Amino acid sequence: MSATLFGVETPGLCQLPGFARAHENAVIALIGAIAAQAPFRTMLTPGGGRLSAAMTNCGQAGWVSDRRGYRYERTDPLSRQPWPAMPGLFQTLAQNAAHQAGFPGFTPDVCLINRYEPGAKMALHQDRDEADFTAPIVSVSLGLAATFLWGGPTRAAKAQKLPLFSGDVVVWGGPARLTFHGIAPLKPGPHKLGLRYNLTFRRAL
Ligand code: MD6
Ligand code: FE
Repeated sequence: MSATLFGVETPGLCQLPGFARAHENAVIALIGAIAAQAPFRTMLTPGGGRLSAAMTNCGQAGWVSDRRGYRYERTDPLSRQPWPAMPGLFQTLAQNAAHQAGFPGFTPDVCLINRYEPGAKMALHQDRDEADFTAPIVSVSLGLAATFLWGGPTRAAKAQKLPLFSGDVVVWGGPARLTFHGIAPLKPGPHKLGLRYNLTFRRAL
């Protein structure tokens, strides 16, 4: 299955609008429990800047960034404890979304959780710190609407804008796995959360 963006077939990209809608409140509550153990923090970049989205993780490892680079770590650098376990609902949601998108057998081992306050953004990047690029990435959006930027195989490619609403799921993999992508500065909006969460499930180890 593939999405059509502005009339162009995009192999490997699949949008599942509202796929997580029924679980919105349960997922938000679980994020709160994870953050009680592994708090959201804004990470340093190798260049010395700071990411504007705050992050935490659950699962067998977590994505971290600091002056030494980007990587997955099995423990939270703040607590030196393992990251919180991935809740069963997260695992099921990600597996079902991947299956529906044409990637059966996806079993994520990590979940990166991003929290955007209004004004926060994510510059165009590739997700390339995972060991297994044959596995897709499943992305779940909650809270305020965002504009997803879908670029191309190089940073120079002009990005298309894709609106994402609370409960939307996007899956990509295969030929799209290393596509440049990002999030435009988040705008305030009517959603009760007042911010946006994004969960990305990956096969990282
Ligand atoms: C976000 N997402 O939606 C940022 N990466 O807040 C990502 O960077 C991302 O959504 C890989 C796959 C799916 C994603
Ligand atoms: Fe990404």
